[in-house]
Amino acid sequence: SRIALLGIPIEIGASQAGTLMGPAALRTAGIGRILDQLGFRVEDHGDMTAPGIAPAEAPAPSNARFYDEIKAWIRALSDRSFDLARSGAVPIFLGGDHSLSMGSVNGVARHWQQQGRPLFVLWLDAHADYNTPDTTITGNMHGMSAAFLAGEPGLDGLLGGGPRASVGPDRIELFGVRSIDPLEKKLVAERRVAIADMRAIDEFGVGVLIRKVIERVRAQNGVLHVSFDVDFLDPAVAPGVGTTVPGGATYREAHLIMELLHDSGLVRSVDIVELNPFLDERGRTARVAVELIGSLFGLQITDRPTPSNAVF
Ligand code: DIR
Ligand code: MN
Ligand code: MN
Ligand code: MN
Repeated sequence: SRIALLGIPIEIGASQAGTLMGPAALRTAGIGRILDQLGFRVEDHGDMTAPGIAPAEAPAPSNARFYDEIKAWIRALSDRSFDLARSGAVPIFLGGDHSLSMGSVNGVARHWQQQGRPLFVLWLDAHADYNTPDTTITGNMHGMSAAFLAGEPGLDGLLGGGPRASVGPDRIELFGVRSIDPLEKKLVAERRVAIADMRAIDEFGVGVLIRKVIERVRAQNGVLHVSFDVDFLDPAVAPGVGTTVPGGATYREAHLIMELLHDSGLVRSVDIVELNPFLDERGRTARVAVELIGSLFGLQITDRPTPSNAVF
């Protein structure tokens, strides 16, 4: 089967510059090579070029920095994403800050909607990214992408008249959260977004919690998009991000998640976002991200049948 790599060198959604080097660092760390060794046909579509500023159609919301620039990126990316998914490849979107997921997920969701399969999104992140222009403190749009996908008001003009598939708050799973703003917290609770915060992970373990996610997707004959913000990982494992938060997932917790997801056979698309090579330590974080993608696509420690293939 085929995997399509697409770089999205965007950094204006985040507070710190540097994520635009993310795609290059992931390639240098061997993302193509590891997938190739696993037997996939890897097509690298290179990096998207900056689409410029989309014309202002309505007044941009205040408290959303670079709104018109990001609008242009996600419209262009949504089209690319839709085409890649429709081509039958598994797209891996190399970021870039997390605002890009507004486009990547909208594109793949439109494809799966046409196939009659609901798309679920697993949001691996220290943050909920569920701010709107009304709730944000920073104005950074990488903190708004899950809210946009859930259809929260205040961001609905981003696609203009362009096609949009609703994901909805009921098909987003926030996983690994340990930093959430006060009004954002209120909104997530009001919408009853499924959330496995770090406390839940400590208490029940990632094995139990990820199996619950998998079961939920399977029960509705859905498919899964994994939106992997590298700040999901503990800063000791992944220092190369702009917004590190202590108390994140360990190296093995993250690998177990990826191994379970692989075994589920449900993952159809992936984002890798927020990697900031300018803040990284000699490519360490990029290498960890690539190793995790290896596990997500079938790299195993031994060739024994995994326990997860049996009953649980
Ligand atoms: C904060 C931080 N909640 C904000 N968000 C993210 O700016 O809205 N940091 N996504 O990585
Ligand atoms: Mn994020
Ligand atoms: Mn984050
Ligand atoms: Mn595996």
